[in-house]
Amino acid sequence: MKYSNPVISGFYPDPSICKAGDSYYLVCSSFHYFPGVPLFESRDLINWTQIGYCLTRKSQLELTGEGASGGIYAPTIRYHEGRFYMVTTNIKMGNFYVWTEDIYGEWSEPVKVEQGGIDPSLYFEDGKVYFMSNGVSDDGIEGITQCEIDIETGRKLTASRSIWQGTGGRFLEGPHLYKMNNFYYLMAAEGGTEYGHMVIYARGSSPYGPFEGYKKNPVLTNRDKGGYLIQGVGHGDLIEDKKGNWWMVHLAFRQISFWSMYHHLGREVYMVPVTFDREGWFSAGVNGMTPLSVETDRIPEGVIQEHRTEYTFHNMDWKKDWCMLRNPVMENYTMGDGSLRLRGTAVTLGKTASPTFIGIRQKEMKVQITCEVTVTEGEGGITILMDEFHHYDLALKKLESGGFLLQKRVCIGDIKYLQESFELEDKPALTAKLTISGDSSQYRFEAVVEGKDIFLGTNKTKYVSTEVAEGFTGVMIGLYAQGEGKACKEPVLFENFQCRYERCTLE
Ligand code: 6LW
Repeated sequence: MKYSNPVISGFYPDPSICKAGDSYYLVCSSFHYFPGVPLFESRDLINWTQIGYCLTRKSQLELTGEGASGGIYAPTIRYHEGRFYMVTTNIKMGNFYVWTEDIYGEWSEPVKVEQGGIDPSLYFEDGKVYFMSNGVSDDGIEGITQCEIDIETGRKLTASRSIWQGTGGRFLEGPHLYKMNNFYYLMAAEGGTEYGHMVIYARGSSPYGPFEGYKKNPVLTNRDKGGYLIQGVGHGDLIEDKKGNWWMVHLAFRQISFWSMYHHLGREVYMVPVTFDREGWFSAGVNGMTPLSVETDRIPEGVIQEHRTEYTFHNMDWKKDWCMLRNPVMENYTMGDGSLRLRGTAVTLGKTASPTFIGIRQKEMKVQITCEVTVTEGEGGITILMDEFHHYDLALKKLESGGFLLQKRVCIGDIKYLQESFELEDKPALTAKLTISGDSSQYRFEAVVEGKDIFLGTNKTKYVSTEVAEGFTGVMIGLYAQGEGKACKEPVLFENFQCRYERCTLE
């Protein structure tokens, strides 16, 4: 059969995977979004459903004042003796883990680990728990660092020692340790999470090394491979399937075209087969690369990869699919059955506080988003949000002096521009049907107000790409409300939300 990459599309970087019973579980980074650390489940590795988030309470996820791409970095998920552990970094607070015995339930309060660096990972063996991250060891050596911890308290039981220096590429990170065929394999990412990204590994006969690098490192990369739309291949985690085959999930991104070195959907989740040779070294992908589609006989006959194309208020779950910015003020949100009410405050989308905003990741370049927005006070609309400095907003706004404005605003770094503004008649409440259609190169903004079609221009996807905005996130489709310098009493009503995708088939 053939499956296509990404296996989870949209901004879900730094995937980590584990198996428990019949199912696989996968987590990703979430930065300044709340709840934190999206959690997915799959039975077959190619169809993934988000079942929730690991960090759902402010006591686990303090994001006050956190700028875009701060907050929660690469997590690792592991299952050991009936417990799931998720270990990650909150950039201002350091490394910690949470655990649960019920994957559908709540996770514990954070348990801190006093080892620096980012991208923490856990390895369990014979009653010992090894804690890896990148960073600097207690004796000042940079590289992959490891200590043993007491898993009940997070207390360090040994010094943090440096166990591997990688192959010399920049930003050695994302370490994971495994035992396979009597060897310990230490896998990591190098080259930075941009176009030079790659996966490398080494192996040894003890969990703390010494490790001997794989001679053909990088084991997986798409760097320097012309014609490949998929770039930034790196930061992987390994999993053995139910039949004993090994796979790697990893992050990568899709350029907006072969010739345009921009990507706006963020880093997504890809999967490739892993194959061992007779000496027990493994290779990954198709000739060491990740393609858009993978031909394989490892996925059982009859398993079909579904590509969900339609998302509405009715077929999504507020708790599983949506997320907010930083620590939201929940009294400003009323999530109904088929409708949403958002009460605006003085906090606008450009602030590093928590504006009234709720969003989903844009998952494919070809998209059509529609929503009916009814405003009685303040402003409400849809935003194509890369971060607080890069977004396109389509909004209906009630003026205090009476009347309404239908506006399209552009914010690209220091360039803030009111591209279109239409005056509309005064009345107590006005409804606009807002539509944003996107393809790989641009978004098109339209509205229908009282039977009249209004066109609000187009804008390029590349200005909300990572190459322009920087950072680690991807575009969110956000519904938001805001007041003009003050909190509103009346909420904005959102109805008939629909987001439709067409999967990109360029190859
Ligand atoms: C992640 C690290 C990285 O923790 O980006 O460049 C960080 N690589 O592995 C955020 O995704």
